[in-house]
Amino acid sequence: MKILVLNGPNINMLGVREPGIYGKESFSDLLALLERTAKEENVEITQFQSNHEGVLVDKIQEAYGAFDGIVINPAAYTHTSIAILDALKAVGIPAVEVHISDVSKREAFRQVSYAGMACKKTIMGKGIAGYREAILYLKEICNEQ
Ligand code: CA2
Repeated sequence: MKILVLNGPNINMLGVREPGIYGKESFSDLLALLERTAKEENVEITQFQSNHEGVLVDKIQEAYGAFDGIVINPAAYTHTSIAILDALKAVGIPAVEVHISDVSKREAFRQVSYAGMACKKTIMGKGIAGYREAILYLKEICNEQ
């Protein structure tokens, strides 16, 4: 099984500031967690991070026919990007939305998730462990099909 993990703007800055919101773990810790999970769960994981909306849209389009599942944390684009929502809908690949923080308990402007409207599940507030949970969920639903 092939899973694409997509991370949006500033996720590469994890651990640098705001540990109270995003935890102490760094972006390298996240990459290590993905590598570990790939080995333990026998899945192929490709991670890609970009600060640019169009680049994320390109990656979602390129995933068509190449990946069985997408784990996506669109970061701030979660709350603004209809382009990412449309791309997820266009490719129709089972997707899970992950947020490191619990966005439901944060500012009003974070209460809308466009990307989430095209996702089978949303995991939030579990730190980087949420990515592992998303991968396990995709594995589970893929095996049911
Ligand atoms: O909780 C999440 O995973 C978010 O997707 C993270 C985004 C935020 O805009 C979303 O509302 C929720 C922010 C990405 C990380 O931004 C940083 C800010 C300061 C220090 C380090 C990273």
